[in-house]
Amino acid sequence: MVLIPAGTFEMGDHFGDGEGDEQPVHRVELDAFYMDVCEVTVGQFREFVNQSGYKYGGNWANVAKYSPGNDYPMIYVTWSDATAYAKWVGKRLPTEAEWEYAARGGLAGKRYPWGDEISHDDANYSGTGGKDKWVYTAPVGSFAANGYGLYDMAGNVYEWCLDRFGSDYYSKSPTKNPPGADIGLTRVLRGGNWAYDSFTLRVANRNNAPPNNWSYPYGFRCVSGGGSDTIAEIERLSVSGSGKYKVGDKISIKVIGEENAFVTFQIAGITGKEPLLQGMSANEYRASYTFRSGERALNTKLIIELTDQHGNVATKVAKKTVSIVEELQLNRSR
Ligand SMILES: [Ca+2]
Ligand SMILES: [Ca+2]
Ligand SMILES: [Ca+2]
Repeated sequence: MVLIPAGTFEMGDHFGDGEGDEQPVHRVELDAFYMDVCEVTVGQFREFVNQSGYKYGGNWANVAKYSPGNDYPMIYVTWSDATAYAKWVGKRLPTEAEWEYAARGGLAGKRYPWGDEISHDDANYSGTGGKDKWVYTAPVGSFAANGYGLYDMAGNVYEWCLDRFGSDYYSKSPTKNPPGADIGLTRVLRGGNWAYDSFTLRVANRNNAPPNNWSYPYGFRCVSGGGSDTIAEIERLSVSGSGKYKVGDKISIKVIGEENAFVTFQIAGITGKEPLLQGMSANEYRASYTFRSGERALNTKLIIELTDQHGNVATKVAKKTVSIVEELQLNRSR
């Protein structure tokens, strides 16, 4: 890994040649973090699967078709696969802002990690020529590193980021350590890839896909440290009950996340209730809540929030729909 120094940069498309989701250009301030210098390789991912027993849902034969060796980038990984790997090695995925900041390599407002022009001498993308001998993926680190010593930030494989994707997120993103959109069904992919044209390799380019999608150009790299270090992605979330509740019913929640994070939950529409955090051991969090008369949330979402030690909300998840049934009838009849 290499240290990416703390700093400020102008995030987004400085040329007006990208899609609307790259606008507006806005200032972002990031804490320092460490980043893998290369994309995670087939060899590294295979070791993870072998040693951890992780159930990789992809097909190794498909991987080998485009990434035919241990030093080639791992592909056909879902965001969930990438997240599981990162956890196993004690790292995490980069936020989209961290990714773009790192990709820029200390240069300001450029189109690519090295400047404004691109050729096949610079990176692996669709077609061949110059140093790019590869129809499919290239072994990681086959082209020059950027100013931070990072390889393949443009091209080779797409890289999953931690964030939920929001096409309008840049217009409302916080300046400091932006964590990505609060809600959204897809996760961010960055940097273009071996199968796409050079335009997609622009540092400002944003793409996204559902977290359980895998595809031939999807890969990733990891980071650690930084302002998002205590982002506690929810590893496992279990909620008791059927999803339909009456007054008096109790809901129990178990969340497994990272240490040093705090978990609270609320049920949308039921606000200002006492919570709900009950006990915390290591990285396991349990909470419970009893529905009470007067609460009128119907078909609402259960929101789990994990916050860091400074109280910044790191993650919001709305995975379960909670229906409070019979509640209104109870109130009316009594
Ligand atoms: Ca190529
Ligand atoms: Ca890449
Ligand atoms: Ca886009």
